Amino acid sequence: MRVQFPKNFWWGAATSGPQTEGRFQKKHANMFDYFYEIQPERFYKHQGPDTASNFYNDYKKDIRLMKEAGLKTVRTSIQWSRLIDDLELNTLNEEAVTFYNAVIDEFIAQGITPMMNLHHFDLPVELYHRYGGWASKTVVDLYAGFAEQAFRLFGDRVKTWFTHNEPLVVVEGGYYKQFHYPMKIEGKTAVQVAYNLQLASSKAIEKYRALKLDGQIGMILNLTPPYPATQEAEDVQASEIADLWLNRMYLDASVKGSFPVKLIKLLEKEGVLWENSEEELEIIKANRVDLLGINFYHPNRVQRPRYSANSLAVDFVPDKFWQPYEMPACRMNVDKGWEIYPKALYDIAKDIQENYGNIDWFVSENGMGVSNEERYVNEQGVIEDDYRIQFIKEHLYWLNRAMEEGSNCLGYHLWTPIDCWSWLNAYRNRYGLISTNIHTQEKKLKKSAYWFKEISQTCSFEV
Ligand code: BGP
Repeated sequence: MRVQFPKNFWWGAATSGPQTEGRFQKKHANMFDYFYEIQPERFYKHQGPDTASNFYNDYKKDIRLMKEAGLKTVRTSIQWSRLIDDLELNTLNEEAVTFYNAVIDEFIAQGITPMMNLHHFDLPVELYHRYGGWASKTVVDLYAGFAEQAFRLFGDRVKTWFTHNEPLVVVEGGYYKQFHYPMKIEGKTAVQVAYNLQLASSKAIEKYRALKLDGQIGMILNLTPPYPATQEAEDVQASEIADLWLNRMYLDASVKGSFPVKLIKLLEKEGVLWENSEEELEIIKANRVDLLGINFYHPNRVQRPRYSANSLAVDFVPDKFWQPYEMPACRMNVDKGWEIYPKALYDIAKDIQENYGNIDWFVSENGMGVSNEERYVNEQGVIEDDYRIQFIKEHLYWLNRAMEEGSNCLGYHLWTPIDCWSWLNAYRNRYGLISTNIHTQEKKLKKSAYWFKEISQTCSFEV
């Protein structure tokens, strides 16, 4: 059977500034630069983001390789900590302006449409130390100012923008699960940060619209549909609460302009509802997204709390109402320990179609992380990553089914074009169509890159 996609489908890949550029010529440290400075032992093999995949120096070569892999669209991000010179005065770092201009022009010269995101876990750390980071509304306003600078500078050529990547991960990692700096366990702050991230997005969208640029703007959300472990009422209820917090909060606010009433009531009952003004709620209502980017890696199997979790549950934390549940004997995205469940993409698409006005959206990240891929090098020196091809095919298959049923999905972006540095995992999980030797910076197309080029040209593949 041949799976056919529309001719204008976005065949692309996603990456980010902090994971590729390296710290070259950067004036400010972001949250992860700093996290690595103070606790290098938390990072896989103690490897930090100093060189990343050397995009700052290698961007021309890298973009040429992306073209060779058949990419038609690429999402990366502009680092606040690079673009802005004085974080309070919102003045520009001219070297950074030159760099991002050159990157954008190079993408366009190579026939690749660049899409830009403005926050990928990389708040300038000074703003955390001075104001408390995303818990502070001052930071929200500073962010909107930075976003405006980026729109003014690059909005003539960049036509698709995103305000955040995975705001939920900033909240979870930083404020109750401790895998991002500042590694707190503070339920009330977590809730405020979640709200402030949404407010920051809406304020940036307001700035974008005021400039009357010809383009579109959205937010990138990691949707992890929560599937209850059983159909017993308590498990179903646990999964509904998880859904409110993990998915609906940003979906509703971004697409419908208001937060789910059930979530507000729950947070109120717990005494941790965020602080907001009427004026802010109006801004959120008036500045909805044009499109959504959806990152999908794995589903969430959810059950009611069955074991007394840990001390965290004593105080409020958003996930005290549910616990994860592992599907017995499921296929795993091997090295990540993430369940592979491609049908979830179909479920996400149907949800957007049925509950969010069938708004335009695309898969902004999906991918398979594998360690030691050198194991699979063939005699020609090419990594034979058939597992990745299979993984992509299965996800595209379910996406295609939803599109045949009317879902407005515009494209599929693989994480990631070129193996890059990744948060605490550093260089452990390789997701790229193109490999990177982190010692020599040699970059080489994998088998999946040749395959991806074929599907991006024919817009179809055989299953
Ligand atoms: C997503 C992030 C990406 C990337 C990816 C893979 O959540 O948006 O930035 O890191 O996960 O993560 P990892 O490399 O940790 O496996």
